[in-house]
Amino acid sequence: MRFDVISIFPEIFRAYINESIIKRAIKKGLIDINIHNLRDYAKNRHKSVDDYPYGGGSGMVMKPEPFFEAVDAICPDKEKRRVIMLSPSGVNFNQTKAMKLSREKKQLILLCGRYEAIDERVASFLADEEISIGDYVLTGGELPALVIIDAVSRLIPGVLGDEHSVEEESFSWGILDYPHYTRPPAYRGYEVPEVLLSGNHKDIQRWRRKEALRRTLNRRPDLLTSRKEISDEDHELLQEIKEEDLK
Ligand code: 9D3
Repeated sequence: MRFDVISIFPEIFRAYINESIIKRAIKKGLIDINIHNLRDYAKNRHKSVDDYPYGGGSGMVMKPEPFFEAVDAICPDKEKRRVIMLSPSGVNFNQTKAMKLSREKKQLILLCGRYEAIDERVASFLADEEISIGDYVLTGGELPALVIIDAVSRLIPGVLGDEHSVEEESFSWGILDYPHYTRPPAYRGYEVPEVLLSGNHKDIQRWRRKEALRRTLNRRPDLLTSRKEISDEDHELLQEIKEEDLK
């Protein structure tokens, strides 16, 4: 998969990309990430990439031309590119979206904005879609672009090592993770749940599923109500949790 990022702060990306899993994926040739400086595509004398908003108001608006010029220079063939604009007004990013993007054959071009906004013609006539990473206000689209690169890259076959279980991840998908423990078995009197030390694989599996469901019920009940169907075992475990909470 090839990612191209367009930003006025290209330095932001180096440190993250040069670490661990992403770096290894690049070395293995599974992904390729190219960072472009938007300012290189500003044609005017002052290389300005922003201007005052038509209609007035506070804050600056990013000019459309540098984005159009940059995208056309990076990939002139519309059939071979998918342009994603990072925007607080975009559609929310989630794991389903990450999975769809990881299967994309086209080059992904990520447009990052700064200032108050990007000229709407970029969203209307250059971008294929606008994505937000959540309901909080950031200072620009750079961190969201890294979030997308990270979430999409790890889903590409071969990017994660064998230590990561794809099978386990798909089983627990859509609910929160169970609590994890490692040695020592007691620390400052805080003990690891006995079942985990029992060696009884069946009991451990059941306990983990139950604790994952308990957390989901308490912290993210929306994840359970939006589920297509709940298995008989999950029903039984949820019933047990609800009865325990009455005590
Ligand atoms: C009231 C106007 N603000 C919109 C919420 C202006 C504004 C704030 C922050 C305009 C741009 C930004 C910078 N944010 C992004 O570019 C951004 C973003 C975000 O702030 N949150 C979640 N996802 C994203 S994707 C891009």
